[in-house]
Amino acid sequence: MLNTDPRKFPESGYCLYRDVFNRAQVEKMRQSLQVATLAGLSGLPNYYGEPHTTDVFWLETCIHPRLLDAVDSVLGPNLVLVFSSMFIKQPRDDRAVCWHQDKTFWPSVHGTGVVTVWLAIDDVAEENAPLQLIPGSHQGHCQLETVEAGAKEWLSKKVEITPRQEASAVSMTMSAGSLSIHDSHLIHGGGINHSDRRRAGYTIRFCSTDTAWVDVGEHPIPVYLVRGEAGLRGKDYTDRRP
Ligand SMILES: O=C(O)CCC(=O)C(=O)O
Repeated sequence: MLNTDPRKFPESGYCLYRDVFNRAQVEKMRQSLQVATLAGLSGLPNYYGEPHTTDVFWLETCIHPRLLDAVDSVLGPNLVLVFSSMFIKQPRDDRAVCWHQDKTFWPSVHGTGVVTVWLAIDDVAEENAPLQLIPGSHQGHCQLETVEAGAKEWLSKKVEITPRQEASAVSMTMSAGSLSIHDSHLIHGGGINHSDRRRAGYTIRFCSTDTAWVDVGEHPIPVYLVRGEAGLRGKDYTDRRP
């Protein structure tokens, strides 16, 4: 059974929150994605990088009180928004997202209280490539060795896992408007979309100013304080508290 209890996050490294956004809100997200796709923005129709920095609609989604309450339930109330991007697996897309830790890709982000929100823009079932998580694999917050990923894989680097770890992976099936949160050291990936349905997920990355910080000199986009106190590095962050 998938973990839906934020109190178990330290042990499992993930938590599912059902129906955070309603159908009307999801419809607006799909329309906004459609507009960006029709405009031919870079990376689309498969990937949409950092839309919260260019489109206020996506910034408002990232800082929606219900979404921030979910993040607060695992990281506490002092939050900065670090990155966001949309991963869109089109129908019959044959590329998998290989096993990885998010932290591998973020050298400018330091500390332990760092998470990814994965927000379902489409309904996600087994056949349209749900996120796969290996519960507990974040424990100790070790950054694992990586190897080069294959040509049919979405990322450049991956971690190698044991058959036992693979067997313990959970599939994050959920309805559109639901979201999961996972620790940035948790090993995860996602398979091929075998279906005729699109699977879009919006990933939004946060850290707690209590246990993590962002080196803005090394970070490619502005870092937004979105809830609570900025901590010792506060002068480096842009205040976007709603
Ligand atoms: O959406 C996916 O399939 C994978 C997303 C992911 O692994 C990530 O953003 O870290």
